[in-house]
Amino acid sequence: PPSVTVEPSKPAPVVSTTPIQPQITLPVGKDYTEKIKGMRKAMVKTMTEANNIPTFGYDDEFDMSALVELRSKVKAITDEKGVKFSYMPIIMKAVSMALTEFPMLNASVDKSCENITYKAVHNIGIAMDTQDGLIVPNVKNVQSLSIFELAAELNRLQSLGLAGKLGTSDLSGGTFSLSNIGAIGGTYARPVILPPEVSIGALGKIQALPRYDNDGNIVKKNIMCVSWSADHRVIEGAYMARFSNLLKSFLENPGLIMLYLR
Ligand code: CAO
Repeated sequence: PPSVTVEPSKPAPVVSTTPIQPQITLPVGKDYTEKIKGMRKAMVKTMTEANNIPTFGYDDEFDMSALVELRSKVKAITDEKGVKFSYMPIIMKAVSMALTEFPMLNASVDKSCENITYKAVHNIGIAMDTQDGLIVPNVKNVQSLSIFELAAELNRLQSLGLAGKLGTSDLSGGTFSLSNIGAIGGTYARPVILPPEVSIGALGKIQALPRYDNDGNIVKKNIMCVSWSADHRVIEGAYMARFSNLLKSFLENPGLIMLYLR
């Protein structure tokens, strides 16, 4: 009789996810009410204020293929130095370089929107998902830091954020914000402006997708969708679109970042 060989069962692949544990275990079948406090209370205030801003939305997709390759080349070096190197430090640097050309996006308005202040520094806030809720610490002086310094600073903020130990100085003084929701998943988002800032960007998940090249061939690209929200009282849609185009050119051709880097 033909012999049947049974393959030894392979162990399931290890998926490296570190989900944030839910804070409360709800009793089944029973409503549960608790006081909204701490970071979430701050979120109620900020988001309610943000809701009064007439917001303009603009989305685009960026081809991150060159950056994916670049990061894979330098990651071993940064790992060796004990610094986790994600896409964020490069994106932040490119955003800062684009903000230099579009300063109105790195501005703040007063409550009655009668004055606009163009900020001298780029303190870029990064939305972080923590056990305490959404917090947005900012990296100060992004315009003056190297990409490696940005990575180290981001590591510091992320560790403090996860430990619930971020101080007021890290949480205040932001001039522009980014929300990397793509670290969790998704494509487009509708980011909410953090007043008194006037714009914010949400980054989707970088994913391999088929796209046409210049010769009409279908090729594999690493696509990241980006969604911008801007205060339409002071920012025109065309201004936001031009900023996004400049950032796109930086991220799609990382050599350009080098060219303009100070
Ligand atoms: N697409 C694909 N991969 C991504 C990615 C993206 N957009 N963003 C991060 N990754 C990758 C990183 O490169 C890293 O990969 P390796 O394991 O290969 O090194 C991995 O995912 C983990 O990255 P990270 O999340 O630790 O680091 P980060 O610097 O990219 O992001 C932070 C840091 C704090 C922005 C992120 O952890 C986070 O909290 N995001 C959620 C933000 C959020 O909640 N926004 C909503 C606000 S409104 O409620």
